Amino acid sequence: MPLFLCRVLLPGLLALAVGANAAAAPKPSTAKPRKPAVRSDHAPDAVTYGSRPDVVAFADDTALTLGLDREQVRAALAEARYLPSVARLIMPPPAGTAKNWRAYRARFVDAERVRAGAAFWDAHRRWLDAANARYGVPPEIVVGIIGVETYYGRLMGNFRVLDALATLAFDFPPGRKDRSEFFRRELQQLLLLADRDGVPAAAIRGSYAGAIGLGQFMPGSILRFAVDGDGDQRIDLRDDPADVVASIAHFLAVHGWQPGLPTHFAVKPPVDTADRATLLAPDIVPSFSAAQFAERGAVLDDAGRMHAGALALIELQNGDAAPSHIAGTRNFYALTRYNWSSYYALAVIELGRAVREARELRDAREARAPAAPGPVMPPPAEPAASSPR
Ligand SMILES: [Ca+2]
Repeated sequence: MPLFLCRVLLPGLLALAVGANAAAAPKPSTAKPRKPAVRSDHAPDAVTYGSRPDVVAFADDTALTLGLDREQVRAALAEARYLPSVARLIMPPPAGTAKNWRAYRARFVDAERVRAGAAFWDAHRRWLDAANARYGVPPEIVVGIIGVETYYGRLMGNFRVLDALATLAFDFPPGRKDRSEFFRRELQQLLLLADRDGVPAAAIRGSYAGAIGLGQFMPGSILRFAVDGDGDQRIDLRDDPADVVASIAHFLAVHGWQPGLPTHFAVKPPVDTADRATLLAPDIVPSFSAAQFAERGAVLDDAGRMHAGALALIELQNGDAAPSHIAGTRNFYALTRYNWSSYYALAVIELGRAVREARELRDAREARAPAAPGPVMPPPAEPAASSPR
């Protein structure tokens, strides 16, 4: 890539590009010279972090704080590369993009993903049942999470997590709220994780944001919440579904999941705008009793009116159409600890339910016709009433 192009595309990194390349001796590229419209992650002048003073200081501080070997940490970080695609992917959607629950839901709850979820449930039922017995988290919730996160392993991400986290830790792109502190901590956790497991940090693969495996755990979450589901003395969240299932259920249990508690109830929000604003103010945090909902004019379904715990009025935008509302319990809130979004949590719940219903329908058919050749997976039951299909 010509230097001027580098200057245009990477303001502030030019000095770094020259300096770092001279010292870190990037691997020679065999790519044919061309002028890409967007800077490639594999450009021959890829920026490595080895000689940048702030990175070396970070390495030394990390080694001291976490009790790691200084030279090993320096060597690991010297392999980290700036990834332009990571800096692009971390950016929020363009301004003016309205939130749309029905469109979001349609991305995750469709016939093919439901079929893949049923296959995952069939293949790993033993571990799903074991996690339910141990942590009280139903299989459909774990199956919903893995389906939304990675499509049952189809979309786990193939970035070097070291590169992704270094890019977001040391060169967080301007234009959105700076989260580089978060990614610096996760980079440190990655180095700890690599040290614990005895693997090079550069060998660990994941998403552009550094999330790893079927359930997309960040390195810090792996260290704090991952558990060994099958007792083989190893924790592998990429290739061992037993560990993935147990770790997801453990994460939810630690974050307040209560066995047997529904995630949400149907609710009609208050007509009065002031009452509605009062109930919406705490956002996803369950803050009101069923009686307080009623006092403010919110109409819960029968089960919701009987609910003894706190509730949150959750509003999901539907673009220009009227928003959807649910009354979230503490279990809905626990799901948002996994990914801080009510849209995410409800997509997990509705995908998991659609998978469960598809399996139940199949099992009922097979029970009625035991001699039929099969098993054949039926099309999934039409899920919730808000389905855009
Ligand atoms: Ca294991």
